[in-house]
Amino acid sequence: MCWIRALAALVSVLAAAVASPRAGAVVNGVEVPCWDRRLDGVGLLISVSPGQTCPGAVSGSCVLIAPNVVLAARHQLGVSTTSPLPSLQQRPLRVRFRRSADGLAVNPVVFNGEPCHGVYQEFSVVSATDAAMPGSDLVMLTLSGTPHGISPIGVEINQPPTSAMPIMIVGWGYAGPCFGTGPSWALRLSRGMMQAHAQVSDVLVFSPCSLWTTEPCQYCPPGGPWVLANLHDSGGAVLIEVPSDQSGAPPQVRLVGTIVTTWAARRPSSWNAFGGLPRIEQAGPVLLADFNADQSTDARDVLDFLNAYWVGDCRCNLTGDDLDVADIFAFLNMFFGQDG
Ligand SMILES: [Ca+2]
Ligand SMILES: [Ca+2]
Repeated sequence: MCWIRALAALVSVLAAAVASPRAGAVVNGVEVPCWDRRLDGVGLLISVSPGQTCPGAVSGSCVLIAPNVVLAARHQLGVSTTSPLPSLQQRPLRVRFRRSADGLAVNPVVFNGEPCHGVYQEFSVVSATDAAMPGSDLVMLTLSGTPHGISPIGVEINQPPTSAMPIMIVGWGYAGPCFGTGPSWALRLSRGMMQAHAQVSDVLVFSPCSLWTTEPCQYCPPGGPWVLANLHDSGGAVLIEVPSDQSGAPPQVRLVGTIVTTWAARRPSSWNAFGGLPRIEQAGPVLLADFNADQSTDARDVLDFLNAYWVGDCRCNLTGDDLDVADIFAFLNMFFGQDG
């Protein structure tokens, strides 16, 4: 499987280039940089009281996989494996994304002491669809609207990771080394290696580490760096980076698992395996120059990019650390489909 090694090497180099090399987990996770719009689709799942709109109680994380659909872990809805889904009238849910419609992004739920600060987009869940596979711990939630400027995260069905390779996990849970400890409720990511033979049927064992409530809280075998999830990362994303379809463009992310425990995820194929509807589809090519994330690429994207660039919008930082003219050329190269 030469291409896997080549891909792993490429992804490893790119990963080192675009983000902190700090290892660990969303345990020890770092906040997702503002410019990394690829991860904006990892949302926070919030339980609210009927009639309440903000802030509610954190139920975990979820991932936008279609314009108005998120995938989450079923146990986040507070029901046992054998119980039916709760009614949304009795248990209203909302999903918050870190980025507002005007492009600003704030990772922590509470910002300047305010949980309802407005720098986010939040939608009610209008329907919940149970997984067809019993015990798969997946649920599909339809939102009341489509987030503006946030692209769904593409799902990798056809080529799941089967060998040791770099992964990242992204979620809103706790960052401490013990279960339910440390700072929480901010969008964080962690990069590391997934061990070989991690794929067990429909389960993806993304970490060989364990997490306990007693000291030492976190145990990891030698090797790594490994990633490890914590409380409220359930529903979050296990992602791989794949080369862009376009030469010179940044790598794209693909969802390969929905976090269901601190060390394991459900592969998206387990939704389809028992005839779950709507089916989860393999991600197609990414529209790299779709700056306003309206699923089409046209002159409006160029105007929106330039307008954002002139006001120093971090979304425009497509190359390196600084926002500079190289970013304009990078965007135009993507727009015209030229090689980098
Ligand atoms: Ca567009
Ligand atoms: Ca730049």
